[in-house]
Amino acid sequence: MLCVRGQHAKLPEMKTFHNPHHALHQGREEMFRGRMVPCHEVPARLDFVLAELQRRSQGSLHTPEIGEAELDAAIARVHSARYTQFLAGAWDEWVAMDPANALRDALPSVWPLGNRHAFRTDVLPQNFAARLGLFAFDSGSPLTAGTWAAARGGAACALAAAREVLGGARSAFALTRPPGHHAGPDFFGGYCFLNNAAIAAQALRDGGQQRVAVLDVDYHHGNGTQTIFYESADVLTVSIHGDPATEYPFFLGHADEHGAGAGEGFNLNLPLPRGTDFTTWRAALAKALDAVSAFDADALVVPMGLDTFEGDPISGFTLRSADYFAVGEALASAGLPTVFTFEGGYAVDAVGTNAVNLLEGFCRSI
Ligand code: OKP
Ligand code: ZN
Repeated sequence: MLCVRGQHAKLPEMKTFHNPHHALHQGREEMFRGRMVPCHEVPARLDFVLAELQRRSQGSLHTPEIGEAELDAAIARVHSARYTQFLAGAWDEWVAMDPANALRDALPSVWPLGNRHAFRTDVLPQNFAARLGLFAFDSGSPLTAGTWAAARGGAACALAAAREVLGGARSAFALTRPPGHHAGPDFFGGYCFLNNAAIAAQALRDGGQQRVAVLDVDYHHGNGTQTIFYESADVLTVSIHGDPATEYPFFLGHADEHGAGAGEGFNLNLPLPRGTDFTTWRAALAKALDAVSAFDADALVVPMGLDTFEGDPISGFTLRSADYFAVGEALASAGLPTVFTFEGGYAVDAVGTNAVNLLEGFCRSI
């Protein structure tokens, strides 16, 4: 299967790596405005993208072939050991506390506010609820029986996509679920557990690319990715998102966050007000691309959220389905080997169309 322009010109194919284990992560309910509501981040999201890729013969589908040990090593490049050890055993611990827990997902309800020095985060509590709160930053991201397996499967897609690009492909798509860009070195939240985009970016670095840019186009600020690379000069992080003054994740993503230490100057946030339309959004994208070009990146990672769509139930921009072709074209204009990871997009019946429009726009113009 090939990327097609019109009916004739055949373009280099973009491989999609999809996660056969993604549906093992299926949260029941999330805390939302004071009550429990059905999760927005549902397995059907990925199924709609897969179906649309197949319907339009966009690229070719692959499952990642990554060994457990090499996957562990790639994850360990961006996440702490105490965090991944917790995630790996969390479900069994949860059920061991009370067999009835098997019918409920684990959600945190107590947090250490470590950055205010109000509580200690260096001592690992024995209490499970305390550790859940230590490693999570919200109560909207249920940890379920299959969360760890699903998140690992997604990370394997990200690693496989990075390898594809290191092997000379112009682009690859990691169809990851759960999403990743909110997950930090030692925390989960925003439906994210392992930071797939960061794993891909670090794998590109480790595979010999000197400078890697991450351009996050999800509606929500990619706080996890920013934090992971905040002191790094070799990975530029750029994010276009709803202004955290009013939008999730609220506590990071402001325009004055430029990076720190060696990474000073290597983070760029482009917050936009709720209600922003495509004309204004694409001007921000042009700025973001200017920064990528000034950085002289060797490779690009695009955490691809489709929750900038006008119909998104939890977001506030007004992009239309046809706009995503232009987004893909603009991203292709960077002229870089590119890994896409799948992030948000909660208008479930439109997420496939919007994702494939973006990828097709990219393929059309390379
Ligand atoms: C994940 B990703 C809205 C509540 C939102 C978390 C949103 C996570 C988005 N009021 N809860 O960036 O698409
Ligand atoms: Zn989002």
